[in-house]
Amino acid sequence: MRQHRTMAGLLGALLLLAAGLSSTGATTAAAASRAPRPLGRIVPAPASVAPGGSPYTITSTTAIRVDAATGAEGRRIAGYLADVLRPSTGYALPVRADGSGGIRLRLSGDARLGEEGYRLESGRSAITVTAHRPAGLFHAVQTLRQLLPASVERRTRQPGPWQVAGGTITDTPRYAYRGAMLDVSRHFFTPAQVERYIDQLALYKVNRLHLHLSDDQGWRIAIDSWPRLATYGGRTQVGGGKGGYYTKADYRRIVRYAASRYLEVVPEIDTPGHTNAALASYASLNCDGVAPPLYTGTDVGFSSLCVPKEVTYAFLDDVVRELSALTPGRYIHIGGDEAHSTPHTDYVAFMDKAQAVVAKYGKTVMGWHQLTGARPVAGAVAQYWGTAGDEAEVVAAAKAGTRLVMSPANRAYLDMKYDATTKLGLDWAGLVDVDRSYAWDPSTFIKGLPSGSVLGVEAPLWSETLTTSADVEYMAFPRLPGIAEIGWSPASTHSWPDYRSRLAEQGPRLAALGVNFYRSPVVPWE
Ligand code: IFG
Repeated sequence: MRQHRTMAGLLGALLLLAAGLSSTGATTAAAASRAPRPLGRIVPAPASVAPGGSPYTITSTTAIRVDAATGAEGRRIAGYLADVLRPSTGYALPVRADGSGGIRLRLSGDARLGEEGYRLESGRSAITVTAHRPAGLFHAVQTLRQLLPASVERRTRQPGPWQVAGGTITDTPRYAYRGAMLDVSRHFFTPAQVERYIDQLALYKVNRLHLHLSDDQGWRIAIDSWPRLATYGGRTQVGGGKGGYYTKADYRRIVRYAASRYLEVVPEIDTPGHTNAALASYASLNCDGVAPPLYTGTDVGFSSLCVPKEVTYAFLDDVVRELSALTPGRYIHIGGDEAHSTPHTDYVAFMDKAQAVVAKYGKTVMGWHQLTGARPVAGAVAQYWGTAGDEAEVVAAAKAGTRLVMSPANRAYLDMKYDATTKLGLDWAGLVDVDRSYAWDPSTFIKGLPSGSVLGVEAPLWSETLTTSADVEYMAFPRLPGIAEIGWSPASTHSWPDYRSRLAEQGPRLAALGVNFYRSPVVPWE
């Protein structure tokens, strides 16, 4: 870090000299503050950073260059970058297919960069970004954004200079699955609100969006063969307000938008518990043939599909078929949590059938970790939401090949209150401020896990107490970037003192983006 300070100091002095300004403290500080951000000072921390050489300065003559081999996706990513840079710099930043210098995005053949990795080289005449796949180019663009001043995120003309420190970043993710879940059942969030959240997730290289589409309080996705699920089961929400649901066109729009930011949508239909909205919509789904009323409270564990009835499996087949047809991603999440009203033997029998239906439609099954108490099929993914890391059945399933996505509720649940004064959120897993949310490792949280059984991490945001985007952002930020870092960065970079100061530097960026983040007292905000 000393090296960076020396560099910045030198640069500050040079700027002063060049500008012939008096060396008043304020001017020195201003000049120094315009020194480019050191390469490694981003979130998530990159795998490898080699600072050195001259910074690159974006100017009115800079072009974004995408060679022919990089193709249409490369041009689209270049357009996305241009959309970020043009308003704040005021520069034209044309996207060109040829020429040298400027900001170059290239798909090279370097397979070592894998599905999502990239190399970013910054020097006097050019920034060159290379990747093996388009997702790598997109993640490099997120890094590039963070290497520029936070004011680059503003939509109106800002003073420069727009410099990127010299050097090379070579970056690849630790885990393949880096997710965020949004509960759109307890409170409904429109496609536009989901897209806003997607844009915020993309900045931190999150690549999975898990949508909790059904629960006791609301069914949120249209199913043609069972229309009342959405039209009636989606009618309300926690608190009794107007609910809502995604038409298939809405859902396709969300999937397309997520894909354009390189997030894969993971849809969840929670079963056999958390099903009051479905049971209220069709009397035939209930063991006693009587539909319960719609539910607008926040209790859990009181509902269950009727495991002995055949109609339950016709329902399940229709729902999974229609949802799979809408979902290009590889996963269908069938829930499985808090089935307190389903006898254990029924639960096991149900999960056997539900997993077979998911396989029938060519998808990989995900379920909350209670699935490991049943018979997880080969290839199944269990999402861990415990707090102690001592669940023997989870370890046993992992030893038998079940892979895990880690969401420990006392670290990764973004609906947990920060402290006793937090108005939003719950506290059943404890109070989780930003430092506690960062203080864990996915490979050791559960003791005795075989190495390689962790697929990645996910930060769920349950919406019992959330109704607006501002609520979502207040609880998700600033803890989400920490979970994203835990999913992306090498364990060797994991250090709260270092992360805390890098996170503090995200403050002005989040503010520039209009994110309603919580200014936790444990972070030294700039
Ligand atoms: N547990 C329930 C959620 C939600 C949550 C709120 C899971 C898997 C508590 N199930 O988390 O439906 O109510 O923190």
